[in-house]
Amino acid sequence: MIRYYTAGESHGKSVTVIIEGIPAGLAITAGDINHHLARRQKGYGRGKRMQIETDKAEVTSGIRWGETLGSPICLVVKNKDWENWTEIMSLSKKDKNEEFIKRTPRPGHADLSGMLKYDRKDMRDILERASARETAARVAAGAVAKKLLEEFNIYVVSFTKQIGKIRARALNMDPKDVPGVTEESPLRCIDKFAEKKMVAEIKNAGKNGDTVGGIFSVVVQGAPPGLGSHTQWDLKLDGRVAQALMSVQAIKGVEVGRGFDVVNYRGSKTHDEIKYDRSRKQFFRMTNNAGGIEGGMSNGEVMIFRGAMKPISSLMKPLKTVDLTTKKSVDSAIVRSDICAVPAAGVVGEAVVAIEVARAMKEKFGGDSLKEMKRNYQNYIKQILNY
Ligand code: EPS
Repeated sequence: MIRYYTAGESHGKSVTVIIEGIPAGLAITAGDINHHLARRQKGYGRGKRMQIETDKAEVTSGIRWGETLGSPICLVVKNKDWENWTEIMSLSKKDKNEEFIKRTPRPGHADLSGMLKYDRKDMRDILERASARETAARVAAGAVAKKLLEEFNIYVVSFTKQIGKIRARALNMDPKDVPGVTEESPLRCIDKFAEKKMVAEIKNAGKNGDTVGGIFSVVVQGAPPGLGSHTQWDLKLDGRVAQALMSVQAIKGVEVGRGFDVVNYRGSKTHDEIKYDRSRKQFFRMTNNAGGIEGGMSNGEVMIFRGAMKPISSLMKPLKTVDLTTKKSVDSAIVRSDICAVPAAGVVGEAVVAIEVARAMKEKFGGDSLKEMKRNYQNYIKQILNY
């Protein structure tokens, strides 16, 4: 089974991920991972922190001579900013300093609930781990998952759909061409007209000490029918992807296919009629409102997911909170942050979706080596072509 765990505080030494269950024999380099780490750092609206960091993964286990070994892969991404935080983030009791302690929790953050739950007196004990810096580790793991999926001609791409109220027009290109458009653009948006307005919206929010959220789309092309299962609630692929996306910092909503818009149409205009292509010996749909998943299983069409990111909770113009010592109403703490991180969230969404699809692929086809997994996959493809 593919699974992973991350560790690390935002201003600690590093963020780390251990990913397990990747079959042996997958060719991968640190460069493959660093490429995606760099993509996550970009995007108009990011704050000063991204000018400090140049995220690179150090591979400390699981890869030898350019190939995976089937053993846990450990990836360490150093926090360059840690050098500026050695005292505040020190492991040693002797560095404890009352001056550093903050007790004015920010609305929208994990600060207050975490302090109550873990009985911590300093909000830094919570915010350091709750920080979206952790997503660097998930993107590193996602890069490995994407590499595995590419061996099966499965591609996962993402793009910015909406910033504030400005929505891009529908995707009208082959998903494989998406990176060619998104990667050099300020907001990873395909609709250049909308993107200009989005940039202006972020600029305006920043000027007002405010933040702005948005929606990103993640598209999976090339997955075979039958990933996930209808037989049990926790095996359903849409449910698993939804959990992965919802677990990304600041995500408040997830859609599959037409998503919430389904309520605006009757059944006859919602469900995708089934056809059969005799030359390709394949079933297909003329429409894809289901977003490539029916009954918790991939149906062979492109899978489409969206994540809604709330405006970042750290505001330069602070909201009211309670001083935890005096219990009086005060301004919440002001900390350096981003104005908008939706383009980065798209890269993270792409990573966590890739991990879930890779997990479902491994579950269906098994294999300790890539060779074995591919053999099982090809047998299955033969089986469905001859159905
Ligand atoms: C974050 C706050 C900011 C962001 C950070 C997430 O960091 P800092 O507190 O150092 O200014 O830049 O995102 C990252 C560091 C990152 O790598 O994405 C937060 O509070 O969640």
